[in-house]
Amino acid sequence: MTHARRTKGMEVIKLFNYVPLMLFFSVPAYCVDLGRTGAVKGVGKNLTKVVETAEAVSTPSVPSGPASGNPGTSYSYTTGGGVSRLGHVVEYRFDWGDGTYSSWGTGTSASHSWSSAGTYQVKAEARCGTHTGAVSGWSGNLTVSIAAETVSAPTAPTGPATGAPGTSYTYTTGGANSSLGHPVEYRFDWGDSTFSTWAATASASYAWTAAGTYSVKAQARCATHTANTAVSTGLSMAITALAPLAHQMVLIPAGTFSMGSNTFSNEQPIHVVNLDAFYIDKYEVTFDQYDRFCDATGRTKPSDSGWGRGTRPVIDVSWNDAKAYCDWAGKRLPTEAEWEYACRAGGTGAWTFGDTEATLVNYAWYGVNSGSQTHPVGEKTANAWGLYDMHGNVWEWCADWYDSGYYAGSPATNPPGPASGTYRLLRGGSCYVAANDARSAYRGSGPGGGGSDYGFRCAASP
Ligand SMILES: [Ca+2]
Ligand SMILES: [Zn+2]
Ligand SMILES: [Zn+2]
Repeated sequence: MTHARRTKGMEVIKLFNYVPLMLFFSVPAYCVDLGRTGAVKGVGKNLTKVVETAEAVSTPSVPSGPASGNPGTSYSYTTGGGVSRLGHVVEYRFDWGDGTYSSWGTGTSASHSWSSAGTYQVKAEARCGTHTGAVSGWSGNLTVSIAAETVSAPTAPTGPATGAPGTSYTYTTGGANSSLGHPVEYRFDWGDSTFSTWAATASASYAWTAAGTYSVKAQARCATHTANTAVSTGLSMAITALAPLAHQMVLIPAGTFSMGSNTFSNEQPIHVVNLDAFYIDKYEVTFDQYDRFCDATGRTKPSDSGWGRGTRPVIDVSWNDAKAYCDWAGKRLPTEAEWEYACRAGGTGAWTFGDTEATLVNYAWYGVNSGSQTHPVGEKTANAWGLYDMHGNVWEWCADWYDSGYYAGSPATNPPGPASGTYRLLRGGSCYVAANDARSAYRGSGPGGGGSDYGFRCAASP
């Protein structure tokens, strides 16, 4: 075997540009090339060698790359091993199994994106870069499964199930996943043909404008493939208008009154107070009102002691709860001076109507007539300024700190209460107390926590 002969033969082949050739040439001496490209004929001195120099390219390897994926995503596959018999540079291409092919190229890798779900047989072939008619056979198949993306349903929205028109309520969902691990987005169908905007956050707020029952649903979608969506089960939200009484406030005119009494030392001295005009709730804040505040804000609803909710005054609320409700409602707690002025409604006696204790049962639910429980607001006689249950039913938190000696040095105009303290004021007595503790001037107090006869009403500045 001589390398010189093989090299010479290959040069000849180039000249004829891939035409199968049979070359006959003489050699001065015996030269036997029994390689796969040649055969030897003849005997003796003038040996004739027949060399078949046709180009041929070997079959490339089975493509390697992802065996599964999703439509619309590009995946890369690699082959190799195609060898030109004549040592020429080899080109490759892939059959993607969907009727399309990659372009011929000297690189061993190419990428493809299948447009629809299915199972595809991917194979490769090779050819000589020079003699492009010399094409190998197809490689073996790589089976590729392309599955459509699915998005799992998000959790049913959590949030309020009852509420009032015009109040904003917050809902939360989550838990949706793309089968391909893509980021998901959420939005809410508010049940009235409106939707929140798609967002990565799984929480949104909404205020319904009209009474009705709405099915709130969460939707999820792939953030990339936005056509791939899923919907949660619904949450039924009942929007009902508040009873008209709930919003009623009375404008208390600016004026002057004598605050305090001589009954207990902490009610002394009786002193003149000047107040600007203010609004105060006609009724104690009810469970209807307070529960909607809880629904809207995610606050825990207080116990009703088994007495019922609805239009009964809310109970078991701390001073902070009462203040939070007032803030939420755009109102405030009354100062102690405002409360006593509103309770007296111009009266100077022990109670709003005077000093005859027997009359109190007409104005108040207290220990004598309440059965030791609260009653729906507004059932007794209102005072001269149209305010109900200022005496009895529930104690009412005031804005101020409590100080037993405050009256000795309090300012005469709009007294704001002490700058600091440890107890808060509770006024008016409750369904549990004796008549004496339900007087206009009686100063109850507590450390701020709730009680089964602690409630409040709101005030507001004009
Ligand atoms: Ca009361
Ligand atoms: Zn070639
Ligand atoms: Zn996706």
